[in-house]
Formats: sequence, C-alpha cells, structure tokens
Amino acid sequence: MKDSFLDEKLVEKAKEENISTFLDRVDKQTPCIFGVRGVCCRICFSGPCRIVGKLKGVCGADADTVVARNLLRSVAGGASCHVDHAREITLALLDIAEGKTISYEIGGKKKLRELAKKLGVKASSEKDLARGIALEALEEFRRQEGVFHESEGEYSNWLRIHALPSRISLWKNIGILPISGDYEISHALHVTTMGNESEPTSLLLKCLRIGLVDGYMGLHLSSDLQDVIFGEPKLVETEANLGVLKEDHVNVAVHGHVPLLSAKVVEYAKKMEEKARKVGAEGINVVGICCTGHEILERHGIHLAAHVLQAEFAIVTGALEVLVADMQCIFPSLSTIAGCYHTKIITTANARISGAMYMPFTVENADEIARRMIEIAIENFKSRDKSRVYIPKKKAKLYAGFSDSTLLKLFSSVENDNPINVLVSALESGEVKGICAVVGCRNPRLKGEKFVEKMIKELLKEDVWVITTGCIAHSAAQEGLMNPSALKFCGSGLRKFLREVGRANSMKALPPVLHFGSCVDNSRIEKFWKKIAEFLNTDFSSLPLVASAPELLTEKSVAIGMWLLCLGIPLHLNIIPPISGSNKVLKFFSRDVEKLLGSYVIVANDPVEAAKCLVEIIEKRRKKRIFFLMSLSVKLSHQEIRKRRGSP
Ligand code: NFS
Repeated sequence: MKDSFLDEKLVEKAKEENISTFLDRVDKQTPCIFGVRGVCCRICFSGPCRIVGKLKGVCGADADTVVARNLLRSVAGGASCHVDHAREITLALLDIAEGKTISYEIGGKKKLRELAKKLGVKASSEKDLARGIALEALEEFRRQEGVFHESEGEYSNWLRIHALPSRISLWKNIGILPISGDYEISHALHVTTMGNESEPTSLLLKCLRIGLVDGYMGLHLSSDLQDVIFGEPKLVETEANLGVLKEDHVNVAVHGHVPLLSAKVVEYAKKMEEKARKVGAEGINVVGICCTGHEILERHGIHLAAHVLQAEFAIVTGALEVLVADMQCIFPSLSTIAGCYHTKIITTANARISGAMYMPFTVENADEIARRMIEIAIENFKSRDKSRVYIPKKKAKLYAGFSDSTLLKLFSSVENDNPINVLVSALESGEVKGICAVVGCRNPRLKGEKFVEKMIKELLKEDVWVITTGCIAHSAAQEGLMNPSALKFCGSGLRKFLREVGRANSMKALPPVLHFGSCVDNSRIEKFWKKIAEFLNTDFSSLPLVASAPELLTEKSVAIGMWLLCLGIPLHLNIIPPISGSNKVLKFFSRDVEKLLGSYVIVANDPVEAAKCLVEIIEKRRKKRIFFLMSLSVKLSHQEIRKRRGSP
C-alpha cells in the first residue's frame, strides 16, 4: 500500500476488524471481457448476446451497434442524475418563491437579478423573479418540441445563455441541439430498445446530444439555481482528508450531492452545540464527503473528509456518529460497514440502502429532519467505543471556492479595467502554457494508486494551470496541491503568475490547483473559459484548454465527458467506458468527432505519459492560436486591438 491515498493504518484496522472494503471486493471481481469491451447486449431477452468479430446478435445487431447503443444508455443514465438534481433545486426554488417553505430563503440576490435579466424574466418583487426563473427552469425538463431561434432559444434557455454562439451554430449544423432533459433522456431509452435505432453514427451523435442535456439542463441549471438559493461560492480556507474528523466532537458526515439537505445539517449542527456538550463532546463537527462536501465547503467553509473511495474508511475510523446521504455515489456497502460500528447511516432521497435509516426529506420538513438527524448524532456519541477509534492525522490546508467570478475579482486587483486580460496575457506570453480541467471520480480499479496526483504534478511542472472538481478536487486538496506551498511543483512561468496575482490579493500565491467545486460545478469551468474566449473573440477549439477524467467511475462522468467534447475540449481518459469492442466507436471518439467539434478523446494509462500528451495538445493549440492572432490583427485596427487587450 505504498504511495496510496488511503491511510495504511486505517486499511490495516479494517482488515483486523474483518471489514470488507472496496479493496477486497475489487479483487474478487474478474470483469467479463464482453462487458469490458461493451459487446454484451442485454437489451432484449433473446440473449444476452455476446458479439465477437463478425458474429452478430440474434436480431442481427453487430458489435458497432451494440457498443454504441450501450454507450448511449450509459450517457442517458448519467445525464438523468444531473437533470434530476436540477429538478430538485428547481422545485425547491418554486416552493420558496411561492412561500410553501420557510426553511430556505433567496440567499443569492445578485445572482437572482443577473439570471432574471439573462432569461428576460421581469417582476417587481424578488419572490416573483424567483418564481419566474423556476418556471423557466421547469421548461428545461418538459419542453416537447424545439425550433431554434437565436434570440428566443426555444431549444434550451440555459444552453442559449451559457454556450458560445460559435458552439451553438456547430451543434445546430450537426443536429445535436437538445429539446429538453426529460424528452431527450426518454427518447434515448426508446431508440436503444430492441428493434429501434441500430445505425452507430446516429447513436453516437445522440450521445453528444445527451452530453448537451447534461451540461445545460443538468450542470448549469443546478449551479445557477443553487447560487440563487444559497449564494455564490466564496473564497475560503479549509482542510481536507480524514484527519478533519475530531476525536472529542460529535462527527456528522454529509454524503451525496444536492445541498438542500447538507446546508440544513450544517445550520442545525451550529444551533445544537450546547446539547452536544451535555453528552461530553466539545461540539459538533460536520464534514463533507463527495460532492455535497464541496457544496457546503464553498459556501460555509466546512472541511472535506473523503472522496467516494474513502467514505467506507470514514466509518472505519470508529469516530463517525452519523452519515447522512441523499443521492448518487453512495455505496450500499456503507450500511454493512456501519453495522460493525456505532455509526448510523441515514438516507433521505434516492439512495435508499438496506439496513440504513430512511427519513424522507422535503423542503417543507427540512428543519425538522435536520434537527432530528443532529439529535440522533448527539445521542449516538454516547455509544462510541473509544477503544476502537483511530483518526489518521493526515490533512492538508486548501483554498477553495474558486469560480469565474472569484477569479475575475482576484485578477481585478492586478488589472481593474480588464481583469481577464491578466490571464490572457500570461497565456499569450506562455507564462501559463494552458489550462487543464481534471474532473471526475476515483476508480476502485486503481486500488488507491495516486494516478491523478502524479499527473497533475507533471502538468504543473509544464506551466499548465489545473482546475478540479468532484472527487478529483478532494484528491488534489489532500495532496496539498491547493495551497501556495505547492508552488514548488510548478514551472517558473506558472509560479511567477500565481505569485503575482496572489500577492496583489495579500495571499502568498494563488493555488496551482483550483478548487472549482462539485461535479455540477463543472459548469463554472465553462463560464470561466467563456470569459477568455469572449475576450479574444474566439472559440474554445482555438484555445490551449484541455480536460482529463482520469479515473472515470460513474455514468455521470461519461455524460460530462460528452459535454466537454461538445465544447471542443480534447479529453484524456485512463479508464475508458466499455467501447473497445467497436472500431467504429473508437474511431468516432478519437478522430471523427474532431472534424465535427474540434475535440477528441486520448487514452494514456501512465500519469507521466498522460500529462505529456495533454501538454502536446496544448502546444499544438498554442501554435494554432498564433495564426489566429495574426489573422485577427489584419482585421482589426491597432486601436481596436489595444482596446481589446486593455493596454493603454
Ligand atoms: Ni462526480 Fe460527485 Fe465523485 Fe464521481 Fe461521484 S461524487 S458527482 S460522480 S464519484 S466525482
């Protein structure tokens, strides 16, 4: 277990206490080669058919059809999670606006007004503005037909207000503009049933189309409305890793995705500190697991305890009173493991688990449920077996809560009139060679190996600034890459840039790896990149921007990957979804998609090699960009260029 993100002593403790974790279970699973290659078809009941070479399924489907059809089902599955997440938030906003709950308020008044303006929603009161926005948002799920008008955006308002016009035209030309979340996901399930679509390219274009559903009707919609309810992320300084659990506190972990519940848990933990002291604890310590951790971190500064693969080990510490889970990425194993300790697992939404408590959560009963959960945790503190507690010491400091707006604010301390020019100048001079978004999960198949940490350090060495979200953000934080001490990993150009901007803001430096939040907050990465593209009047495909989802685990990540490809961003994978059984599908993602969207997928299974490939792409794009600047300078007068660049 050398050089693992897992604490060696904690893994030993699990073994000694006879606890089965993902490490044991992954070893007992031998993946079926047909499944791995994506050529197992279970769509009808004449099979399952397993397609090898030229052999066809009972219905005549070949490997290309089966792989493409399976992939589309996965992408639709992933997008359904983000669309459902957005729906939860939309309905909550409608309830708040209509006064059906008093548990929440409109915390992001600036965001409310901005969004209303973009959507053309007019009203005299804040509540009515919120209602108007929520009703517009509902259309993103239920619209049944679409005719694209640039000004009206009948296809999707969220796509219209967030996507670059150059991208929208491309999507329109290749026919992948989605109509609405529910329509597209249901349609994808329909066309992939037996006897429907079998033409692989058409199925693959639908994968991209669902990628757009994921990006705009899932990610952007969720982030926007969460900002309206809870306010926008703020820069915070906090800590990450299991070391944030406290031996002398009642420990409560929030695990899942939608911040409606976790924000309430944080609120009641603060309110009920006194009660905790009465049972001998020093207080109540709320910590975050997975994405909901990021949501409450970026708004309340709560510590990050664990990513998806460390959640089991949070229980093995023996110091966790309650783990509250709402939806997505919650292993059923948590309940089995909790059964061996005093920890209580409470589920509230989609992640109902056998053996766990279930407390149905609504925005109307939010206060009551959160208060009850904290009460259970306080009560359960008395049952903790102190002799079985081991909390690893390791934790790292991080700056978090970055977004397009927090970054612009930081840049404005260097150049007030034209903040984004601070970064654009650094990109053009090569001080910052490019930006890589490293997103997604940690995969159990890597068994704790530090793939992503090594890859990021290689990128930093090459002056590539790194943005992270989701479980990768947990990992980068734990590795200490989100604080100025990680400057030592950076090349001289990036180091200089981070120091200069940091110092202008009374910080030692900006962090080499940025915490951009949860997986739905991938939307903020597009917003940030859009600022660069708009400033330079160009498209993403001619900018030195790349992405990597090195440890892809969930279908959600596949949907996000499709969206990134739609944006024109080259995407690195280490673990690939099951597509290797079809040459046509492999060719589509490695070559054909470039002609359509300017993006492609690369696969590299070694972290150093992966970083090298990403840097090469960045270099290639930088060369292309020089040509772009030359052609631009022919078109624009000198004065215009100066104005654009913000120079005197
Ligand atoms: Ni993203 Fe968040 Fe983690 Fe992967 Fe799951 S928590 S939504 S899917 S496993 S990064």
